[in-house]
Amino acid sequence: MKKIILPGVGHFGHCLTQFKSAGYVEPITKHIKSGKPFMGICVGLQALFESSEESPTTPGLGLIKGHLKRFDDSSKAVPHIGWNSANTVGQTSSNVSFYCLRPSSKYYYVHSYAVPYTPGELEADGWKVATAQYGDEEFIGAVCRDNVLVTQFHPEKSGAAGLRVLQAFLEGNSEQQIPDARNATEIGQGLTRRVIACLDVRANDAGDLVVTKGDQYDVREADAAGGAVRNLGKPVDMARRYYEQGADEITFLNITSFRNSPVADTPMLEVLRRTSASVFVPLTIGGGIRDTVDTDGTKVSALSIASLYFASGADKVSIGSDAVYAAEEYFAADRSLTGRTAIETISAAYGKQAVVVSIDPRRVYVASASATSHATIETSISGPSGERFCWYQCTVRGGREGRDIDAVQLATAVEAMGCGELLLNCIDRDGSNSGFDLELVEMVKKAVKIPVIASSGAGKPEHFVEVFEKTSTDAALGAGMFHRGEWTVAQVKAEMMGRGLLVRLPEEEVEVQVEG
Ligand code: 1PR
Repeated sequence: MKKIILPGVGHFGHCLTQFKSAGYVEPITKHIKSGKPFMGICVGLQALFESSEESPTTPGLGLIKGHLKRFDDSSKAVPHIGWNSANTVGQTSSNVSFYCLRPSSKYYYVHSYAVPYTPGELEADGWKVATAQYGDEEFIGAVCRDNVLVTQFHPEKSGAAGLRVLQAFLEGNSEQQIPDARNATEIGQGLTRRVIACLDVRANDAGDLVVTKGDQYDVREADAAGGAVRNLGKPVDMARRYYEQGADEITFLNITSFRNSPVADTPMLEVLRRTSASVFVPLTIGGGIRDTVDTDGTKVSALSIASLYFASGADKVSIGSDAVYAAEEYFAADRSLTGRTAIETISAAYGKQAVVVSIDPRRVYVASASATSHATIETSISGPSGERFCWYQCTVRGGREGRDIDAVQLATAVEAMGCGELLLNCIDRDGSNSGFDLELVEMVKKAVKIPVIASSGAGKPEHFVEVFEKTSTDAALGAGMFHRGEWTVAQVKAEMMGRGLLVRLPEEEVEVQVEG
């Protein structure tokens, strides 16, 4: 074998145990020691170090000195999800980089454990190092020496910047002068604010898959045409367009389940396959992820459905209604975990970063905080009868049914189950173009340590600036304003940049030829 690329997501101990039991450790070590090109990605980087706090009893391969530690979550969200640097300036002799890493580029990371950077330590062993900064922690983004390159980030999900790294590895192009080397402090280091484009997908009345968009979740036209499903375009084409505009992630929500087709033929699988062939940023898929019964009567677990989506190109699955039912059971059982919920089983198999919970709450106004047992806020937007307090009621089945559980309860329950990120919608704001519900976002952010994506209500670029400036949200999502062609993702990012917020900008396209 000429070259090995070892990609990996998930749990350090689980991955290393799997490598060992599959008999991979010896051939990989032999390959590396023989001087043949080797690239490790994410857990593929972690495996080469000595150990990880994630699984203290499982030794790593120990080819690189160092130990992985969990990020400190006392003042920042963990997992670390999003676009960050892999900066070689300052770590190597200036102006020199490796495998086409650029200090000004951003790369996609998703992990909770990292190797802290100690200046000079790995360099003393001949490694070249690129680092990233998360909060006050500086950690290893990539290292290389001789025939070995390992990256904590995912080059295959890092747009053109990542494709350039893959191409350099495949071509053996291991060292370059950096054309745009500037003082590292001049370049915005650290995690960027993520802008996500969301496509609600469903079959229209003619049976074609279309991107649609509702107002408060109602996706039918209110016109004389008989209330047809609003058709805003084709999912794969629109995903590609948003990728080109610089979207940091794409989310597909299958807002009606395809009840008449067998699970393995679900049309969203094809949408994912086609999208992942030309869109190199993370893809999330939601809708219908729950234990179900196939058209032939076979029982299919949520984990099997998620596995089909991952195999078709999804990086994360998003769970809606099923998470609400699971949280209700969690509280009914005095906060005990069963290990059998969709969140727990998918998180255990693919890692918590692969599990998003989509929350669909609606405001319920009350006269006082004591009028309900739910967590309330004193709101700046009074209710219809002048009420000054409200709580956020979670719904299921696309907002059709309200349940007796609030957004904070749901968020904390699913975090305990192993969810890695929250997609926080708000039915009152959906399609309203009136901006995000800042009060909801801040309330949920305060309740959890995992990242939160603010969603619903974006109508112009300033709304993204507002939610990032006035709340501690980790990401923000827009739908209608992009689909109707009123604004582009690039315009949103330009506005954010102008206001001093750190964003990732798209880079020139790269074509990777894989041979041999
Ligand atoms: O319950 O696990 O099958 O998941 C169903 C998923 O489909 C959930 O994530 C739920 O939010 C979504 N969904 C169901 N019905 C609708 C609908 O619109 N009728 N879409 C729906 C919700 C997603 C929002 C929207 C933002 C931004 N829409 O994320 O994209 O509100 O819109 P805007 O920027 O235009 O305001 P399950």
